Amino acid sequence: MSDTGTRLRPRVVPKLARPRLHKVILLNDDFTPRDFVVMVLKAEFRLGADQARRVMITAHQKGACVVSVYPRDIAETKAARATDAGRAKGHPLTFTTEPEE
Ligand code: TYC
Repeated sequence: MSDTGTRLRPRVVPKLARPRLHKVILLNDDFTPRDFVVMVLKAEFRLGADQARRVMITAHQKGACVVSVYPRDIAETKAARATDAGRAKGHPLTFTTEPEE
């Protein structure tokens, strides 16, 4: 049989790294009212009342608390919106993001 020049070779399919999720982190401060923090957690992150209060208390006692994890653009958008909601009412409430390990 003649050589057709179509030698079969295993197809190389590069493994794509799964994009890392990013944590949204709530930071404590001395001024934002507790009920306002809970309200923002419920509205922006869709936490239930009990979970929102637990997250708020953890941040209050430990200095920070992970709220949730999302793809990077969603985490950054939610953190900015939640921080802005506090600024709009004159509160220093701050949410940050960082990649998961
Ligand atoms: N520490 C605030 C207070 O005592 C309440 C608070 C809790 C603020 C958690 C921010 O992420 C926070 N009024």
